Amino acid sequence: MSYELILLEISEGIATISINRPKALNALNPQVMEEIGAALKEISQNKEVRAAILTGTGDKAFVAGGDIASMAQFTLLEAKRYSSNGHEVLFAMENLEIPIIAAVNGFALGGGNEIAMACDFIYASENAKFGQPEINLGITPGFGGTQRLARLVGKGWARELCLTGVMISAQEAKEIGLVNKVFPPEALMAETRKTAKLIASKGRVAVRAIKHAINRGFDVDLRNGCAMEVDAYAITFTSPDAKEGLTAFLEKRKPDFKGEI
Ligand code: CO8
Repeated sequence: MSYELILLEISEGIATISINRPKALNALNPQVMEEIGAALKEISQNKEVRAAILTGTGDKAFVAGGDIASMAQFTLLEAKRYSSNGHEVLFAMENLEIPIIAAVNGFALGGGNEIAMACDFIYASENAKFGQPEINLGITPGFGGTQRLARLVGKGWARELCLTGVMISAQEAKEIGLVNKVFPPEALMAETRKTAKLIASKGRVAVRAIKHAINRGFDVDLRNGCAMEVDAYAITFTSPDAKEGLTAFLEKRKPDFKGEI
């Protein structure tokens, strides 16, 4: 499929989706969301791809939010459809079999912060800014800001960010656990790619099982979460990579994971 508002680049087993509306600070409109959904489908069908990165083009914004121009005239039903369709794309991202890292290279506001939180984890540049400013527009977050944010950083910070609409720096975002690592802007993509390649070098079955066990386990009580882990752990023993990893350790050599399923 060809894309107009995103770029999809695949190289060395890493897929990079770049939201590409720099003049509108990469704001998310229905077409962008649809194209991201299509790109996720394309990535999931390409067995060469072992990890993915989500970023924004330009040096100012990752994503400055939902497109305010598109939203300005929404009726109740249109708002409901847009929010609900957006959630489906974000769930598709969470359910993607490979990990996806958000490389936040500037503003990650509203829908921008929300789409970053649907990735497996977030790396940010020193100039990145995070926030849920919807309250300043008289609306609520609509792509998971009241839900994923509280799960990620706790209710107190989620309340403060959503209720005040203030922006926080990349460093503050790291301190509250929203961001894993912060890099100088020029190093962000290379560092994100380095981590993506490290993950891509691991066994595919184990990577997928860990991703799903953490995502699904977080929403249930500990006993049920641990039951999911039992299944995840057992499933890895069906993969040739588990045999390779365990044998390589015993033979005192580096494992050569093939990524077979
Ligand atoms: N939507 C549309 N256009 C935008 C957006 C946006 N979210 N953000 C910036 N732009 C546009 C500006 O209108 C401007 O366009 P133009 O050059 O044509 O006038 C261009 O990008 C550059 O922006 P600024 O001139 O404002 O740049 P500044 O450096 O002065 O400011 C800011 C940068 C602080 C990021 C500022 O642009 C801003 O505050 N943007 C809005 C941030 C915001 O409120 N985001 C939340 C939006 S709501 C949301 O995300 C809900 C998502 C879930 C939807 C659920 C559906 C119901």
